[in-house]
Amino acid sequence: MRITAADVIVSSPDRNFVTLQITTDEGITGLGDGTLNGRELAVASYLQDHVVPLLIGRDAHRIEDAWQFLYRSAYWRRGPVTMTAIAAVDVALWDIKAKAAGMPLYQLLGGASRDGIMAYGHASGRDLEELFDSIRHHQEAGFRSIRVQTSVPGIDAVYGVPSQPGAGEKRYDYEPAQRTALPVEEDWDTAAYLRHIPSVFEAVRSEFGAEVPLLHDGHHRMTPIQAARLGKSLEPYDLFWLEDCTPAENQEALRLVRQHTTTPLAIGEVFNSVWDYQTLIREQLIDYVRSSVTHTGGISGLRKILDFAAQYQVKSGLHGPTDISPVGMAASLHLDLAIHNFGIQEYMHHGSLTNEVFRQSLTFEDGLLHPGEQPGLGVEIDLAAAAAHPYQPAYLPFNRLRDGTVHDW
Ligand code: GCO
Ligand code: MG
Repeated sequence: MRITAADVIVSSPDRNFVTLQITTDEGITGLGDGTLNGRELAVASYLQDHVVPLLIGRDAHRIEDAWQFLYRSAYWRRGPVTMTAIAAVDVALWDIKAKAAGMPLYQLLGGASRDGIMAYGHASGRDLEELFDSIRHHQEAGFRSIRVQTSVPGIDAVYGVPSQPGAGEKRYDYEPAQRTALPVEEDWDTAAYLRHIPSVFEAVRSEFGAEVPLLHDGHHRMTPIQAARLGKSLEPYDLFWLEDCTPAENQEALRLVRQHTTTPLAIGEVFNSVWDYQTLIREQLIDYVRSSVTHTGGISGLRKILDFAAQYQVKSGLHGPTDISPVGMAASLHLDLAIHNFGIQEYMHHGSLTNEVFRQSLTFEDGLLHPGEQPGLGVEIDLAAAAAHPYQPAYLPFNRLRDGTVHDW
């Protein structure tokens, strides 16, 4: 089966998405997600200018060969743009192979290891009343596991908390990327954050009880010793995980955190290859891998990381905010269902315009996701609907401290 066309589709229904559609001479098409939040056009160009010309005429069944060819022949290895572009090709080829086999993709990955995929939702609030309402709202929507993000006195805009709750179903959804010409500036104060967070978890535990799995995202802002202190002070509240407690380019930082706390640690949404995890997994400095299929070279890339992690009892906790497109989310769900070392899956509902562009077969029932039983990924794109929503410039925010110093966001 030969590849006859590869089309890069950039659309912006509720937010920007880059999608690769590969077509074969047997008339089978496959979709891959190439969305890199705030840097979408770099991946679109990488694909359009440097990858699409190499795909035409290739055997669509040779997925691992295509992966190794794109990774090694570029000479310049790794990096988010390269690995996201490779992911788009890899996932589109898996979609094609599974459609050709007439099976949902998870069957080709070894079949289901579980009945459904435990998902966590994002609760947030500017104060405890709003936070409790948001947690109840997520529980009513079916989520059994809840991420808790909260405003902090003394900080104007905090990651994970909408400045103004919206209306209806999505009233507590937080979308960090803004459709603005320049990145929005936010403020940060680690001391204020460290003082406030434990009291919020204490209040949540006494309101909602000991059993609900609670998660928290530190979003890369602490030094190792600050992260160690937070992990320790949260121990009484039994978190499922503390995510991205330090900027983990420095893998050694997690050793210090680990020496001081038994709060489970999750990291890796900005990583893009197994090499970013080498020390973290081998030395068992983390408990959960936070990567997505989309940013780590696709199913083939992420599976290599997760199989390595499995040898050390490190589990999956795949990245699933709305900047992972429905195509990327479907790919993650097929992998979640098949692997043995599954932990949990992040899940935010996509907006209604996004659901018009991408028709999805996933289900979410009783707190469990399932990718569905359609052959392939189970996602189809409506090209006319995609074309009706052209790209719009959008950026993630950035942080400055009170004295004007740029800080990690
Ligand atoms: C998460 C993430 C996201 C990121 C976003 C950046 O845990 O879901 O931290 O909210 O900020 O994906 O593109
Ligand atoms: Mg995160």
